[in-house]
Amino acid sequence: MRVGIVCHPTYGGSGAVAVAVARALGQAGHDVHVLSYEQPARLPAGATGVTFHRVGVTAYPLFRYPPYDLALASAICEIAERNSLDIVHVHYAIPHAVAALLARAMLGSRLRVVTTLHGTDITIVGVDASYHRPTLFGLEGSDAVTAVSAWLRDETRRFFRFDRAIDVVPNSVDAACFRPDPAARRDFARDDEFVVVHVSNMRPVKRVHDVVAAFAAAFPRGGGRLLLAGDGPDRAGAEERARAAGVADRVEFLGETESVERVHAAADAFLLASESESFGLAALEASACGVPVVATRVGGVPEVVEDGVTGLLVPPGDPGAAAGALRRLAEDRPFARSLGASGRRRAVERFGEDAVLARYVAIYERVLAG
Ligand code: GMT
Repeated sequence: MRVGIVCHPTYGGSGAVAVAVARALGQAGHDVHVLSYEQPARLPAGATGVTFHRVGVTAYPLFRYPPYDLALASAICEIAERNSLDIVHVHYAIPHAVAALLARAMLGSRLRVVTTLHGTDITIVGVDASYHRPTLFGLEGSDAVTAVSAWLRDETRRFFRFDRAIDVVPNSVDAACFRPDPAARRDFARDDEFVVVHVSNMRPVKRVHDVVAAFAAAFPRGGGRLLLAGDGPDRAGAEERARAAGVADRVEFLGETESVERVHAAADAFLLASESESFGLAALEASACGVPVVATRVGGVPEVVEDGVTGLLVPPGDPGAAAGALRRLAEDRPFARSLGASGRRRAVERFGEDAVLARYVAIYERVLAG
């Protein structure tokens, strides 16, 4: 098949998933074209079967807001024509689904459009008055819509009164890259420290200040180290919170690190404090590294983290409960290790890349069959 993949290139789950699908398709012998305004964070140059196309936006003095959506639609047209694309698979509804539908209309062709919903494209952006109708337009015009969790499917139906089928295709993890690696912690912490890891794009929905507060409450006098990978608008506030709580010397902000798998593998526990999360890819990647997860019981997280089996789920907005869960893991290492081992097993068995790719390919075949 000849497939176009459109995504946000940033350090975040939807781009990571789009690149995982693109790479797996390319490896399987399909002709794949990735379109974005920058090379996506996880897409190496020269990935087998994958060509990257940078979408440029021409500036003009009249444009206070250069129209990326139109530039993207134009690029989709050109790449689809030049490479005889069968399908454009867009990740994150806005603006990608609308741009793909515009490209299809401009081409006057039967280019198939598959839209994968990731989370805030529905729960935050999609409910905003400026974007609600274009999001619905994107959903209705797509040949297939997928969601990364059953929770997100149900929210989409409810918010948009959308009663067409939505396929649930969970995110996958590369279990060869994200794997237990006892040597990794040497780079980050001493042997006698309990290492807590958090990875996110540090937007308000992630409640990074709760991550810091939970760590400070669990390890007020030492014995623990908190590593935070990623960057975003709430980083500065979280740094301030660590200083105010007197734990700044044991809290490290690593920024957008390239080898996030090494940070995961260094952990004794992974902590996610989000107020909403449609899936929680970082939690799955931690599990694949054999790390027990402490996460808020929100959205699709219970579909990823099995409470008491691969991690501990706590109420959102309650750093005290998260601190209690971290302490429990620090005090009962055999229990923590058993959660980690079950997490690794579950990640490999349920969220392996081959099985997930097969689900997308089946959807492509279905829409191509008309
Ligand atoms: O929806 C977002 O916030 C953006 C997206 C991203 O690019 O980081 O994250 C979402 O998609 C990920 C991949 O499917 C999911 O693992 C995240 O749970 C989801 N984020 C939220 O729902 C907050």
